[in-house]
Amino acid sequence: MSLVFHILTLFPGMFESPFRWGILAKAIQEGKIRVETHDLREYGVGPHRATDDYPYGGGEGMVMKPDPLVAAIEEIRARGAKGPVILLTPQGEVFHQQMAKELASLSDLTLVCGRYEGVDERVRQGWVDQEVSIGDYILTGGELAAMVIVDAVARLVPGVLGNEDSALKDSFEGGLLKYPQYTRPAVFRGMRVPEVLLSGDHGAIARWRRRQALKRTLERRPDLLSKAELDSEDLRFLERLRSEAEG
Ligand code: 9D3
Repeated sequence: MSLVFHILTLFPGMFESPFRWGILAKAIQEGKIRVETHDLREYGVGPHRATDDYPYGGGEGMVMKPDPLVAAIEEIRARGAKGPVILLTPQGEVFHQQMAKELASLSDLTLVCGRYEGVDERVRQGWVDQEVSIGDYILTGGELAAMVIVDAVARLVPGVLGNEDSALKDSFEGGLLKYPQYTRPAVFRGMRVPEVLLSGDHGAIARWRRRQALKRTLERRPDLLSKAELDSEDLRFLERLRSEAEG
């Protein structure tokens, strides 16, 4: 079980550091994942190795030429890569955890990093399987988005997280935000750890954590509650919070 990320980019140097640390560095060392960058400049057109050109019809900015992108995609394919080609673009479907889970079971994943105003539409039509954005904010290109996707997908590849449950646990917590966490000392600059956590009463601790998670989620991400796994006690507690908020 291993996954190779093929990354097409004009800036391969951007990928040098992010995967050299922590869990991903270990996963690469152990052969569980590989991150291969492909410099689009090497596939550029003409003596200047052009990778962009003016937009037909006029307008602002430059467009990525189709020939370098398709040459790179075809070379990766010819060398045996099987999985989908994903284009990082502000026009894509917004990346989410379920997408990460699905991608983690593949053997190869090709990520195309856009630059300039975007890529020639014919590349999307003929060579791209999926278009993905990482959220509603403007980046300077697809590289950082590709790194986010590698990070989120790689940790779900079997064997990458030491503790196999950790990956599952994210969804096991029922789609709620995490409860507040504390470690020693019990009093820090006059601020005490909640008494219940020191009580040794595991039932009371579990109930407190559940309620804190529900409260936080209601306050910060109420959109998550409609998909969360809630039992009747959770629903009663949320009703209480909502009625308290009304005053
Ligand atoms: C100011 C330029 N914009 C005109 C409406 C278009 C635009 C083109 C290219 C905006 C950003 C970019 C570069 N961004 C990405 O390639 C990108 C991205 C992003 O900006 N946000 C979230 N996810 C992604 S994935 C790729």
